[in-house]
Amino acid sequence: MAQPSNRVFSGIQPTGNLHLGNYLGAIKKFVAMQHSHECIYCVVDLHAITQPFSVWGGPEKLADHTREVTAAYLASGIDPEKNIIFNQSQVVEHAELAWLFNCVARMGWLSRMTQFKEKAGKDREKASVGLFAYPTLMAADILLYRATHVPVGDDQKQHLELTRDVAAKFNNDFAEAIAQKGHGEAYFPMTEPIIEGPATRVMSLRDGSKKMSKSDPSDLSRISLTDDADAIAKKIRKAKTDPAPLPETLDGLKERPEADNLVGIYAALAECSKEDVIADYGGKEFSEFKPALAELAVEKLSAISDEMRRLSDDPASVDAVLHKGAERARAIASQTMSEVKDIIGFLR
Ligand code: AQP
Repeated sequence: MAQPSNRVFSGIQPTGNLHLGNYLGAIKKFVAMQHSHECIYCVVDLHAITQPFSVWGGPEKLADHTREVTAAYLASGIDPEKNIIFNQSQVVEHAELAWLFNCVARMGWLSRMTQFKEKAGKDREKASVGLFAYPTLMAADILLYRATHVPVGDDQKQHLELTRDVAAKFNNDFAEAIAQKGHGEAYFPMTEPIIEGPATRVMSLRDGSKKMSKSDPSDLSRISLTDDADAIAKKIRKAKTDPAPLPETLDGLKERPEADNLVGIYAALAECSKEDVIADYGGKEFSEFKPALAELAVEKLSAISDEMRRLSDDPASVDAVLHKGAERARAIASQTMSEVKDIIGFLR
């Protein structure tokens, strides 16, 4: 199978509480890239179970959370006919390639992953092996489709670097077999992360030093994609800020993480730069800026949350999208696995 030249892969974990950070850092870019790329968007349920039940909700919640992410993809405007939308566990090749990559990646590489350190917390002995090996599964997700580009938030940058390291080591270790089997000099591509725009790291509304996150115990810390207009307005009104008005220059946002975060959110929603926001609101009080931000957020998000609610009443149609997407994903994935097995030398 020839290496595709512009294939996108990305995914979101079905761990509930999908939020504005997931939307601005990932989903909004997914929507944009469908017009220029061949896109594969996954609900990464195998990743979700690397954490304790308390994070992903356990067996009773997994299906609902999987449908919620799928509904967010569809409601945001991803076309399931043009693109592939599926959940990871329906395509067994993800786990199969992840095992092979566990044998390519080195312990030292994984030990340096900051996400593991953050999510495992102080008691690392109690973290699952899956949480430690999360980045090799992510490398498998991407490289199974030999994706050339991955739109993600800033927190995933290190995992994307590891994906490139895995690809490079595989290409190097098996260079002779890769050439012999007619794949040229490299089998896996050096996938490019797409991390750009004013909202690559949306911060908590309660603490400008912490990422907005699904697992934050405070609901006021995030705007959820299912929040109604009142909830959005309330959360923005209650968002932590300092007492000074917005600065007159972009430089004035340094050392003011909460103000910087709200300006970044406004810019991403309005599809302009932070400079543009400061040009309009520099010198104004938060009592003026926050209602304008709330109005903009409601304007941009309400159609998405309405459609997500409609889809939540129609689980069969969401499941049908995932089944069809999984079939299409499997066709590509099984071909890659056959070629990878031939390269490694497994008897088939
Ligand atoms: N705060 C954020 N700002 C910008 N992008 C973000 N992403 C996540 N949080 C932010 C991006 O959303 C995509 C899917 O993320 P994920 O489901 O894999 O979960 P995560 O990165 O571990 O972050 P969450 O949503 O906060 O979940 P928990 O609480 O479980 O850690 C990725 O592209 C990510 O970069």
